Amino acid sequence: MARLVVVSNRVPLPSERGAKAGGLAVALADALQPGSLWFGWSGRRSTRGSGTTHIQRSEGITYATIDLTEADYRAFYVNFSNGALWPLLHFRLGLIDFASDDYDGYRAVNRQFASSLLPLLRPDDMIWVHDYHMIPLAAELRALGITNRIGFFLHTPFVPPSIFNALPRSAELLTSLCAYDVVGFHTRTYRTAFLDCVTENFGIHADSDGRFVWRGHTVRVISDPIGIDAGAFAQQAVVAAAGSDARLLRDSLSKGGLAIGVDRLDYSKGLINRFEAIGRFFANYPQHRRQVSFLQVAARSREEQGAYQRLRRELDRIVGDTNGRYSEFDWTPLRYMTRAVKRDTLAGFFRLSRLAVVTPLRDGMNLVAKEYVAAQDPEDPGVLILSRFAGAAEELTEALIVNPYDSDEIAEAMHIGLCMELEERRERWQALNEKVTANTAGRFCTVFLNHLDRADTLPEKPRLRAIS
Ligand code: GDG
Repeated sequence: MARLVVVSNRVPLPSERGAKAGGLAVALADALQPGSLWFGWSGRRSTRGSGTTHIQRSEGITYATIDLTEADYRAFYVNFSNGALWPLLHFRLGLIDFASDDYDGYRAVNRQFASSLLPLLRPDDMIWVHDYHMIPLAAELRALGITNRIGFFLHTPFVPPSIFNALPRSAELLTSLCAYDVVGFHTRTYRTAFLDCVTENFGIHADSDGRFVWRGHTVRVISDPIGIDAGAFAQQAVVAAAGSDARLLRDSLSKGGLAIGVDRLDYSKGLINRFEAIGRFFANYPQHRRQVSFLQVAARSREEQGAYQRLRRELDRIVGDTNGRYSEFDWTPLRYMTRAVKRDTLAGFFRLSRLAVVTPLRDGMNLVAKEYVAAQDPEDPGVLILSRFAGAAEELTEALIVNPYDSDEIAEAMHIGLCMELEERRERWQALNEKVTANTAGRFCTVFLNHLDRADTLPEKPRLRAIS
């Protein structure tokens, strides 16, 4: 069995996993076996940059990280990855802040990643690269002579050609993606959008299996929805719902119910529209005042970026406005926290909540939707309200699907969800839970790695030495 090498921008070092442990570490837990290697950025900025590779070992897995210089960090991470690629891939052309120097910095850091990873690689390693920070990595490794199987998974949406091509140098990024053996997306829609970009820009049509040949090299494009470890999360929820944090929360609600939202504080998550919808909900359906409180956990992220600072200010304003308007001296309609909550505590909060409102304007998948489903009490499950623009909506069709731009529609869905009869809640939840427990994180890894494993048996595949 080939060794698995995972590459991602941030590496969840065992020594640093804290309250927010989750994300990719949970998603890849089944795939990472003793002997595997995880490589990426340490999260540190130093004057020496990537000169030294730091090694940590835990449970047989090697974690190798490099530092970045301040200038590389700015160009690669803050400016190009999060200031240009992230808005592009979330359909927010107006927020893109492109500068050629940043793009050059992005490519340079990918080159550094490749050269620092090179001495750690063995000939039969399977390399699995994650997310938009690392698009050029395979091309850079190929340029160094690496012929291993290399796969790429994008955790964000992918956009149609009319949007993708708006980014300067987008054709270079598309070319870079063609250096991978397998390119994976969460949904069929994103896969189609990528293949449309390949067709429109390069005149190449994929076959019905999503295969095409690029400069003599076969690329396989797949959809592979990410999932969660539903069984473990459900257990965490049962335990945490009986724990002290959940008890404190329950006591603070007195007789009222709880609705919940949990998101990184990011403009893609639709928080402004959601908070406006909460105001509409209490205005349009006054019978729910005092009967339900909304808890929004929105852990701060990317605080150095102007768009995130503006978002935070706007959210502060709406929360103040909503609470000022509807609060009673012994009831607050909207509770809002911008720091992270422990994962098991969150699981307990999900189980207590009669409603989850998951309304991103765009989202690659959205794992919160799946976690909420997994955490429910089968005898008395809550209702999931889900944006049609979350990747999860392609699977979780029994949720109450809403347009996240329509505050009245979200408010109405909240009312419908809170009034829904037990029988309908159970039916919807059972259908949702079957999907969440079938399409797990483990399955996601298995599907991707099986495709990558098969990549070298494809007949058209002379290994590349370099691709530009
Ligand atoms: C990207 C894509 C895609 C959130 N707040 C806290 C906390 N969380 C956890 C959630 C969930 C995870 O973080 C967030 O995952 P999402 O999927 O919702 O969103 P992104 O962070 O944007 O992730 C997304 C994902 O990658 C995977 O491919 O689904 O579309 O954008 O697990 O529970 N965890 C803790 N405290 C918090 O305050 N412990």
